[in-house]
Amino acid sequence: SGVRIAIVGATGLVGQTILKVLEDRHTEVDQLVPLAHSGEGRQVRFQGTDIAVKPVDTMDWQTVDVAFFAAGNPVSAQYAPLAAQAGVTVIDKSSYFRMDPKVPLVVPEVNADAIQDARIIASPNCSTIQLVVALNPIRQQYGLSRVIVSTYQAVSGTGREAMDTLRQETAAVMAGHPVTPTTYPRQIAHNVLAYCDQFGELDYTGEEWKLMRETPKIFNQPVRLSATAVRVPVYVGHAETVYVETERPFVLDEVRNLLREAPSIALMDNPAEGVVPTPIDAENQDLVLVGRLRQDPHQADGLHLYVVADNLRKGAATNAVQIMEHLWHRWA
Ligand code: 2RA
Repeated sequence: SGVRIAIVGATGLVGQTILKVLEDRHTEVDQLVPLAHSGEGRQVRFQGTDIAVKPVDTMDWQTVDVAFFAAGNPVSAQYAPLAAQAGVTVIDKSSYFRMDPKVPLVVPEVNADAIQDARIIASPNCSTIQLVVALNPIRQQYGLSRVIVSTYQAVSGTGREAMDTLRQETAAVMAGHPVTPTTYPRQIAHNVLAYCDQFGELDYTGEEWKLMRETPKIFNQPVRLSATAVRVPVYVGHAETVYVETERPFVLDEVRNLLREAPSIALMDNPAEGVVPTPIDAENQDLVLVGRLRQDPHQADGLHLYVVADNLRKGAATNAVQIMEHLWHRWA
């Protein structure tokens, strides 16, 4: 039989993407319950049917098997434990439980075995997911001694309002009108912002600390990773330049073959033909695109790569649906 699913935050960007991914993957859904924390009377469309969105505080959690949470930290904090206590498998996109030692932080291709019998499972930050998918084959074969990442993050990572802001600011710039920043502290159109959220410890931002703290938890080992997260005027698709120093020597062509065979990776690496991955290539598909593989000219164990993925799909919705697929035995 199929699965009974609740989506908390069903009208948000990630919630809407989860609906699309479930349809794309022809998931056998017996019941779909769209929930929201606020805003009465809206509907979502799923498998050709309009379904009324219900307030999350009215939910009877006994009626579903799986609950995807994509409505922010306060909603996950308040309702995920209630759902889990009712026996629901909770797959949470928010950052609220990610660093909780009792909650597995999962990218199925990398560490599905961390799930065991957990009722709440956290899905990592979008920029972390694409990074660990690309790094895992290298880690397993050569070990990771040092990782340095710079991200180029699309505004959809901030939400629907940020996409509207980019459109409006771009139109203003093209019309020669002054731009008053709204979503971000500075203008994002025709600009790049080296801060994806608030500054914190050691003057790194929260977005950078997510990469630096989530990656070791997923790999279940220390990783000397340093990150710089940058917002760019792109609607969908995060890109990352990644520098790795390996523990064991590598041969570049071996790395290329390793990545070509690895799960959920599409190698787009043919500089002679100008083939490098871009966010436009990544949008609306579920693979992590990897290219620009290079041996560092000054460091024998230094490897450079470039990683691009759809931050709403593999970076959020698809990863969550893959976690559910991995747990299908729980309700099928
Ligand atoms: C961002 N990864 O891009 C964060 C949250 N989705 O803003």
